[in-house]
Amino acid sequence: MKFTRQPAPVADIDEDLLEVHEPKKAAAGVKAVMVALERAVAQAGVQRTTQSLLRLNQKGGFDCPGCAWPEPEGKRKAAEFCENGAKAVAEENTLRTVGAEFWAQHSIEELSTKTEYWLGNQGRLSEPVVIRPGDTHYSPISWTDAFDLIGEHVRASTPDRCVFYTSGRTANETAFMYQLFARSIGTNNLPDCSNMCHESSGSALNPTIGIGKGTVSLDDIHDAELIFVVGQNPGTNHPRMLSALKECKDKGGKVVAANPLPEAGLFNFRDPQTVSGVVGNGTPLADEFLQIKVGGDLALFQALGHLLLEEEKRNPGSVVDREFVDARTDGFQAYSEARATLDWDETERATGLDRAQIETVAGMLLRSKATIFCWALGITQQPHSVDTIREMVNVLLMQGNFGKPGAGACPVRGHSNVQGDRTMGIWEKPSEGLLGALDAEFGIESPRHHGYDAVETLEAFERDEVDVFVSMGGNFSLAASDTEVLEAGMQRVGLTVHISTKPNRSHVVHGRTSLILPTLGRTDRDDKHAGGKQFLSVEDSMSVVHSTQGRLKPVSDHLLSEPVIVARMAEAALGEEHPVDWRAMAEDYDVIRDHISRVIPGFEDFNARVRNKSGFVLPNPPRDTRSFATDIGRGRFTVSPLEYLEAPAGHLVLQTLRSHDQYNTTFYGLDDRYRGISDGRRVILIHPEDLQEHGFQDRELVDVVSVFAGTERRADKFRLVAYPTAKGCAAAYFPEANALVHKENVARESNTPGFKAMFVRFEAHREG
Ligand SMILES: Nc1nc2c(c(=O)[nH]1)N[C@H]1C(S)=C(S)[C@@H](COP(=O)(O)OP(=O)(O)OC[C@H]3O[C@@H](n4cnc5c(=O)[nH]c(N)nc54)[C@H](O)[C@@H]3O)O[C@H]1N2
Ligand SMILES: Nc1nc2c(c(=O)[nH]1)N[C@H]1C(S)=C(S)[C@@H](COP(=O)(O)OP(=O)(O)OC[C@H]3O[C@@H](n4cnc5c(=O)[nH]c(N)nc54)[C@H](O)[C@@H]3O)O[C@H]1N2
Ligand SMILES: [Mo]
Repeated sequence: MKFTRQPAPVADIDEDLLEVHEPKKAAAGVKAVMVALERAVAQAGVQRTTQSLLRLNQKGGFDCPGCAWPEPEGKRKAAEFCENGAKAVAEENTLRTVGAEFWAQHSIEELSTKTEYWLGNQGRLSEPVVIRPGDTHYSPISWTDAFDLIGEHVRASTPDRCVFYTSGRTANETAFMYQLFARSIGTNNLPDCSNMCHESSGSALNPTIGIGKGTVSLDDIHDAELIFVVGQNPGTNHPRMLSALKECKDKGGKVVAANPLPEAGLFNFRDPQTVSGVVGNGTPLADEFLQIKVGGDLALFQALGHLLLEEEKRNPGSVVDREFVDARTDGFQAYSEARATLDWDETERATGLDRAQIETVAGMLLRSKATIFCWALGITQQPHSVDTIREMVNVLLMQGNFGKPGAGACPVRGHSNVQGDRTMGIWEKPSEGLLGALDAEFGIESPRHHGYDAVETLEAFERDEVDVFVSMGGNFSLAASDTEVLEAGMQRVGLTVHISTKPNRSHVVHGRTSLILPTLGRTDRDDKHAGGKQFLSVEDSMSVVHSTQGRLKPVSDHLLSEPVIVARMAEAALGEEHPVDWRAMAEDYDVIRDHISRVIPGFEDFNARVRNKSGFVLPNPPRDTRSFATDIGRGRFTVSPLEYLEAPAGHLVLQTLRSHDQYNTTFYGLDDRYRGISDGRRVILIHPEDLQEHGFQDRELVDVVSVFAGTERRADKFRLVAYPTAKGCAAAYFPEANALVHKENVARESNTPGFKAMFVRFEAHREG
């Protein structure tokens, strides 16, 4: 293959189009709704748009494929969606299709030069296609032949040379069948997007509070006295969270935000559903904004813990919830000894914040009787992420902020069902409890040894140890780190299988043989079954499980649902004799749910409870009973040494993030409205003083070099844009900058790529 050395083209590099304006100071508002509707109508027409948006996030409707933020209980507004949710729906609802003609017209060589934006804009995949060694184009294949091909490749391989990736849009029922399929073959190679996302949260929370999930409900957000929003850009990525923060503020709560960037949604929310949001100034959100350095959060939470303990010394009993700490936790003594002293110079250096500012925020914590910490990827994608989250847990535990109204830990999840996928067993390190239950239910023998996570998968590609790579949704080639290394390895895999809704880069940098299998999306009707019309279910960021059912006519008659695709892959690979009745599950999803109810704790009576319009809430011991199901049966304080990111001389710290016009590797457009960037994505946001100190001009074209463990990675032709980011900390968009992330740059313990922890320098751009 010739194109492995080329950078993955994502958006056109037309530097003349780039426009830069002042960043915005408020998020949402009527403009957001207009943008959403325009986009939806352009893609899908008025009728499909009305049909779909009216059912979005309604009871009995379909779950928004945008993010995992929960739906409010009780009365929902007529339009329970946000600009970016509507864009996600429009993206799926498009009437354009990609079928035989498209693939005949465009060779793979041509497609490899196309941008991701272009690929995604071609429309919905409408029939299965294959490309074999020596072919220049994908061409149509029947479903039966496609499944036979998969069966042949799996049988010719050994279990651990097969890998089954999952993206977090996958519904519970599909995920359950898919992990059962992998384990029936004999492997735990089940990497997923969670490995690259909130894995650090799970790695920190499981041993400290006994559950790898958040402990708050939406009501808690409304009732909190104090909410921290750390390392998160809700205005773009979880817009409906802004309504919840507004409700908290309306009730007198306070908000603290910590972020290297002054993100619009952190400051002001203009609720398009209220008069003041339409004609007034909206609601101010953050009461305190900490413009923290990238990677400085561990230092911040150590300092906050220290200040709380100092106050406790001055006024015993005023800060620490002694009763809770004594009865329900372990390790407080060691923690308080470790935090008894603090090096303020180093804290200020690590965080970029003043002592006075940190003291102000500690004062807010002291006064609050109910505090919630919300966080997302600004916390999870750095070498010391797991330590940072454990440190946040320390501060919550100290004040007893678990299992009472308005308090708790809230990792704000990404993909709409990423949390549910893990609950269903999509995990390369499954518990014995899960495997034992699967074996008992199905009469199989699940493998006990761990499988590959996302980074280990890319390393296995590199070692030529993967024969079959199946991707349930997603776009692994652009989502994972070290793009060039990954793409080179992926092209040597024997068979890649992509179960997808839209064309993407992973289809283009495919294995030696490759299948693209088109599937139904969230909004599509799923009714071609012996058991009649089917629905699926998802779990949101707050452990609420509810049904989701699309109503739109699929764009093509050739689409199969994901459960049907898994069942037929399994039958082809495992043969008719296999003890699992795959066909019964594919014909009637109630059969899948019956199995789930016997295998996965918390899903008892699943079929009845999922038919309750608001769904049901999974058990959550810290929230329900202030108890912690850790190995010691108590919540655990931990002690971590101080760590932060210090770039070598001449280098800056680089984080990657999402623009307002993208959903991970899918692009709705090339603007980043709130940050004032238009028509360009290959940009580096950089502090004006850093520009000067490093000898560059605003808008200068540069090549970027990242350094890690004595090696370098390069990505060419980015435009520097002076921006009010924290000094020393630059930012670029995901996935343009993924080629810069060395595969070994990961968070300890969780193995999540260091997407927000690169050390980079710039060189004047050279052509060629
Ligand atoms: N519209 C839309 N919605 C989405 C997505 C999307 O792509 N588009 N993606 C979905 C997915 S899968 C996910 S996981 C979530 C992601 O949701 P976010 O985590 O909000 O996503 P990012 O764009 O990565 O933004 C990270 C934020 O953390 C800040 N940050 C970076 N480094 C640090 C640090 O060291 N400390 C602190 N305190 N802050 C830091 C950045 O400036 C940025 O504001 O969103 C989900 N929702
Ligand atoms: N540099 C950098 N890299 C990152 C991140 C970062 O912050 N910085 N974030 C990481 C995170 S948090 C995540 S979650 C990953 C995302 O990684 P992935 O989940 O792998 O990527 P997506 O871009 O969400 O996947 C988009 C593709 O999913 C397919 N698709 C969409 N809907 C459906 C559906 O209903 N069914 C099926 N079968 N397919 C569908 C479409 O074909 C589309 O092209 O990226 C990670 N990569
Ligand atoms: Mo994510």
